Amino acid sequence: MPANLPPEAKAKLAKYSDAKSIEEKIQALEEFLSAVPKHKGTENIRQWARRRLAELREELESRRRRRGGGGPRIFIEKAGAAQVVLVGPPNVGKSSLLQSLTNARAQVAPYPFSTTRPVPGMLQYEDIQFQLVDTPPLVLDQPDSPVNNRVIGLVRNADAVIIVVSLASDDPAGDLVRVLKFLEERGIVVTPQKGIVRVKKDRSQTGIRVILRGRMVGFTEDDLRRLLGQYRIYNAVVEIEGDVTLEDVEESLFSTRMYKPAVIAITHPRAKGARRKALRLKKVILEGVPVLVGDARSGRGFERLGEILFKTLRIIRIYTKQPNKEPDPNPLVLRVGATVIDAAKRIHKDLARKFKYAKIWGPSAKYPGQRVGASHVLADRDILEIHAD
Ligand SMILES: Nc1nc2c(ncn2[C@@H]2O[C@H](COP(=O)(O)OP(=O)(O)O)[C@@H](O)[C@H]2O)c(=O)[nH]1
Ligand SMILES: [Mg+2]
Repeated sequence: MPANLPPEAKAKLAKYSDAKSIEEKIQALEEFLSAVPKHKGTENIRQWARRRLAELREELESRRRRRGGGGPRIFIEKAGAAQVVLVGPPNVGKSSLLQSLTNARAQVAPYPFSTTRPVPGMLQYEDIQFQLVDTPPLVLDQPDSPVNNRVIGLVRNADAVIIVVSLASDDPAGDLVRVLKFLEERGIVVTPQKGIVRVKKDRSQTGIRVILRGRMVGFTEDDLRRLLGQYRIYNAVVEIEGDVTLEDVEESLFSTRMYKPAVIAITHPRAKGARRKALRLKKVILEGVPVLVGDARSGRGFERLGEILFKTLRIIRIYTKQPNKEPDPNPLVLRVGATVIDAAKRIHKDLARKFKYAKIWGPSAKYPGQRVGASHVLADRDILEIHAD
């Protein structure tokens, strides 16, 4: 945690988060590392900065290779309602899952490291789709391998992860523990959080606007402004869900820890010793993280993956309509807690500015066609008609 960082170190972090290019980010982090005093209280943030630097250098390097002649592409453009990456050791069935659950054709092979680049595929869930992304395997015995940096880059950028472990492994429980530890060390937390905070810098916004869907624990909006000011953040939207402390806000600025919704997928249900291994595995599974067991090749056992991702991602579907017309069959996908004005913004900036009122049908409406204002909280499957000037 940025525990009592000197002002110049904070300024460097501000520079880092303002940086547009990878080169600028690398420079700002290097400067940060030389500005931060070395003691126990700054250990975590220094470790975060060093790892982030390694990842950025890796990304820069691979861009250069790509420019030089088409090396592997690292990032996959998002599609559908959410991007979900499959991660895990080699040969656990990541590519098989992608094949059995989506339209994609990943390389499945009985030898490790057959997947060398990320491959996307779409998983249908009711009327939306999730983008699953197969990744190269984690090299758990070499935590600082460049392959791992690439996978972590994908995880950071994704909306959720599926951690895949196989009962055909000698020690599936140990595999899971190692994957979780690896993610944790890279600042990725997969257990549901008490509170979530997002700070979005926004030039079109004057001052700090707080969207409160939870509680600010032990601090006021003035304290929040003062803290953000130290990091030269003057125009931003701060979203708060659940119980959030001022430290949580500070931590969120530099994503030293980042919550990533996760599902654990256990494969090879008929492997030798599966029952015994599954019992040990159960002991290391984290509270609040859903688990599915099935055969990755046929997809049997993973039928509810879409539904579980939907719940874990905490999203809702909103169908918009024009007056006297049928609702659009393609829903907007928003977060749980989203309001009418969030939906309007998603459709068009102007619509949010010119918003007058809305009409609602569905779960959040007291009666069909209820007239509501901008701050009305939406629910999954609502139908929304926005009236603007
Ligand atoms: N019996 C069985 N074999 C599987 C399962 N998942 C994967 N395999 C096999 O294990 C090997 C490695 O699978 P693959 O999907 O390439 O693993 P990856 O390295 O994690 O992508 C392949 O020969 C698959 O056919 C499963 O759930 N059950
Ligand atoms: Mg593979």
